Amino acid sequence: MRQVTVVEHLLLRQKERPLASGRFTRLLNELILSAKIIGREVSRAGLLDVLGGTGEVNVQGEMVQKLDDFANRVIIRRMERAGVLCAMVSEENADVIEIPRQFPTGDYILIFDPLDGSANIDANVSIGTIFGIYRRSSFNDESVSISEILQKGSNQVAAGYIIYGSSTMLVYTAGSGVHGFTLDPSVGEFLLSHPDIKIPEQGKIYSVNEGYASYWDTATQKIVETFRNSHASHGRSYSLRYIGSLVSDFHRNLIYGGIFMYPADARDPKKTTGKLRLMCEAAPMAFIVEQAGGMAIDGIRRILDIEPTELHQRVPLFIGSKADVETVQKMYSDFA
Ligand code: AHM
Ligand code: MG
Repeated sequence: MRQVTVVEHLLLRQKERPLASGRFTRLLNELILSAKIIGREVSRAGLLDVLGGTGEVNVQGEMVQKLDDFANRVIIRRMERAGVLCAMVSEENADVIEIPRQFPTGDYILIFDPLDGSANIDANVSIGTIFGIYRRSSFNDESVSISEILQKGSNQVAAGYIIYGSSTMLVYTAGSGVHGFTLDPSVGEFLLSHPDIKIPEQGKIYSVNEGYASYWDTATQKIVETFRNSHASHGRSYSLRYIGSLVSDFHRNLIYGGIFMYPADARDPKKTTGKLRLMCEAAPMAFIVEQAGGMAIDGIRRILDIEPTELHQRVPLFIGSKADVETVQKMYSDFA
């Protein structure tokens, strides 16, 4: 069987999608190379002095892991030189990352979480890189304004993740389906292994950190209880699966069907949000899940419709199989 690389796949679709210009291919190529470099380091993590924290605390108030920092630097270094971006936003950087003046620019904006789930690194649990790609509204030589960056997720031209797991995989969408590529280490290429992924309409898995149940409001407690007691309420039972690594939990549910939930909880001073970030985490995953036939909401609203007001804004997230996410939406609106 002839095996298709990710770039070949993109070029094959070039006719269908004007988006797949040379610039977009270049952007994706650079990201892929970054992912290979990060994947190499992740796979040797126990052998190198890369486990543990750097001793710093990031913009989110979390301990920065050495591999987080490495992944962030690899992506910034490669992507700023690619000549296709006007700005980047990383989960690890408080402010917008501008492209240094000596490098050419383009009109794409890259938003990314360099190594999500990094609290799991030392235990050899699968982690991932998440990205969303936008275009600035005007193409000019002036530096990009914050309002051009704070775009709702539905404006994404592409989104994806790389999962560093039992194998390394790239899953991405450019708006015409979701495609998965597995890294073949013997040839160093991501090869098409999961064309046109569709998430099952209804799943059998719910994924949530139930350890936080006492911080949830009544509606959220009832919703999670509905999945837990599903054998009684719907005549079918769900399994609880929670890794605590969004890319891994999401990827498993994408393949098997299910719902991932990170609700608002009382640890947030306003009690209105959870841990996950709208731009770096929720919006790219929401674009992917919708392209795969699923759904993503903050409880009530579609994630892709939310206009960000801050770069690192957090959002409650319910994402996965359509029927399961609709159950959540209906229960929240009944409680409202
Ligand atoms: P990170 O971006 O600091 O790695 O945090 C995000 C991760 C997600 O991968 C995961 O879904 C979540 O944190 C788990 O959080 P918790 O440990 O609170 O359940
Ligand atoms: Mg993260």
